Amino acid sequence: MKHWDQFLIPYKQAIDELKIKLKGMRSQFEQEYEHSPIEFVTGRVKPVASILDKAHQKRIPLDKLVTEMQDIAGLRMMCQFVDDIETVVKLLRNRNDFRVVEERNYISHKKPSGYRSYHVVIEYPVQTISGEKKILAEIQIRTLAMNFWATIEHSLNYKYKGQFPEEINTRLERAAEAAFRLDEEMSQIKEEIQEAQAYFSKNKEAVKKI
Ligand code: 0O2
Repeated sequence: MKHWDQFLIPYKQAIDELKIKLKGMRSQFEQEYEHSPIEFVTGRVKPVASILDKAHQKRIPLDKLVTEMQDIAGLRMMCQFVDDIETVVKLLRNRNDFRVVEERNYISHKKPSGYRSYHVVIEYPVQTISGEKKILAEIQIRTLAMNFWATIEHSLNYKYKGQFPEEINTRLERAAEAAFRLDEEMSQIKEEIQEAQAYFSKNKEAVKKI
């Protein structure tokens, strides 16, 4: 276990640093504009049991984890609207504190499960007491509706180990379709929503000053 703790140190550090950096993007938007394309950011280091499961499933030798398992460090950036995702991806590509090494667009090409999300894999340099270590991290960018569906499907997957009963499968397909339509509907009234949100946050500021 000591070996794992040591192996995961740079991943933990990367998550801590990246959460601050990506949340910082949100704060900057809030300061400078009325709308932020980033709703919230989460991050986690993959638990050792999940690393071992995935390595086994994908036949990744344990001495190749650093180069072949891209999501030991994982972050999620949630957006309100589908077109915010592109804005966020462009911002990530333009940063010079990490390098984008791969992108997977499961929005234009959803997975057979119904999963939709945009994945950006980055190479991130971590400064450690024994020098710089470059690690891979996966940033998943998705709308709140995509995140809701993926979170529920992920828990059910855990319960049924991918072998869903027919009824659950049908309902998950319908739910994926509903989440897709929800995103479309919200995009249609995006300006209306943003005006209301700007009005709400201005009023909140005014109340704070009283
Ligand atoms: P965790 O930490 O439990 O979420 P693949 O074999 O293609 O599925 P790959 O090649 O490692 O996976 O990379 P990819 O495609 O970027 O997918 C990795 C992660 O995306 C998964 O991590 C999930 O977080 C998410 N994901 C991918 N497909 C689905 C899906 O059908 N449903 C849900 N809910 N999430 C999905 P892990 O490994 O599951 O780990």
